[in-house]
Amino acid sequence: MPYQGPQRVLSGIQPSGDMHLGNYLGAIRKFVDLQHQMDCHFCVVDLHAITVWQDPKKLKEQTLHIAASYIAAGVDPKKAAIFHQSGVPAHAELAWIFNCVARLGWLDRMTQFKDKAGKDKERASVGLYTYPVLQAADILVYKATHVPVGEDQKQHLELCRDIAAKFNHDFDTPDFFPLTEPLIKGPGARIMSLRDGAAKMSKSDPSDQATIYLKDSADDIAKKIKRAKTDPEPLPSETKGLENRPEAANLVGIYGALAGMSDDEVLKEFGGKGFGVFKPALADLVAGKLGPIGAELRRLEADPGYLEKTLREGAARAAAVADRTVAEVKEIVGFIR
Ligand code: AQP
Repeated sequence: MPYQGPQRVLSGIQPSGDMHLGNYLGAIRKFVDLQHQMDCHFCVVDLHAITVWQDPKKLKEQTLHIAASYIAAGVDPKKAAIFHQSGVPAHAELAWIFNCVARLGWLDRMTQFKDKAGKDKERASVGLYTYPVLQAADILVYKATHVPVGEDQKQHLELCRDIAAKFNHDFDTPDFFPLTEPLIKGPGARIMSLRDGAAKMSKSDPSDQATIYLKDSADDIAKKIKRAKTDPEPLPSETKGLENRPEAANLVGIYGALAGMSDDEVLKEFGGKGFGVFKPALADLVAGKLGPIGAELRRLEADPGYLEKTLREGAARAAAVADRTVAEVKEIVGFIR
């Protein structure tokens, strides 16, 4: 019999830099809607962040920044548990057990490791390699049935399902872990860099002109969009005309995702117009949507005591669920308790 438990949501963001428009559209905006529909757990994944070097002082600040971003965007800490991953040791405990379930061949296929490790993979941390196993533990320690993420996480979510299925099969507990559904679809699932339509917008992009941050002022946003790479052609009237124009397609996609319009609707309005017209309209829209979030984010960051307390309370709530799962897993695996 397949998993019959309650519907639960888990997702997380790494405190590896400042939160950006891609994180907002691909992940946090979905969190805000889901908190009204299911039992939600939103984590700041600090254990994942240290798979690459993090300055310890900055890591604390960035952890509070991600927590503040969740709240500023509309996640209510009274409804959803907002917590830091290292505050719930059950994640790491389950990850070890999953390290013994996942197969090397599965991890060898993970493209994010190849992208992040680069050419010199011998020097990458072991943690970077087993990152998706910890991610599976983050999800399954809550028996989460749904995970809202951007498109870049699709392969990791498939691995999570493989781990759940193998655990259920190996230990003859067919309904223990759910086969978690990724919630990826929807506008904004893949926002690209403003400087390169082939690279995703990312916290760790070396050029801060490539990324629109939640904290950017209206002026910064206008400047970045004005400088965004485009081509000399006007916008087409239909989406087919965006083929082979990745930078134009990205800007149209951002407009649509924020305005609640399809790409076709955006092109109906702007088709035939040049970027001299479209870019200022886009900058106004982005600044209008992110402005209030950025202001609330700055207000919350000025109160680190409140943010730390919120994370600790969230961690205690989350641990109540996670510890129960780990206790059950230990029983299933045959550990003395
Ligand atoms: N460009 C993006 N478009 C849509 N969604 C995105 N996400 C990230 N970038 C985009 C989604 O945001 C969530 C959190 O991601 P993460 O911080 O855990 O890791 P990441 O995907 O590696 O994000 P970054 O910003 O690129 O960070 P760095 O530079 O540190 O690696 C996920 O749901 C992700 O899909």
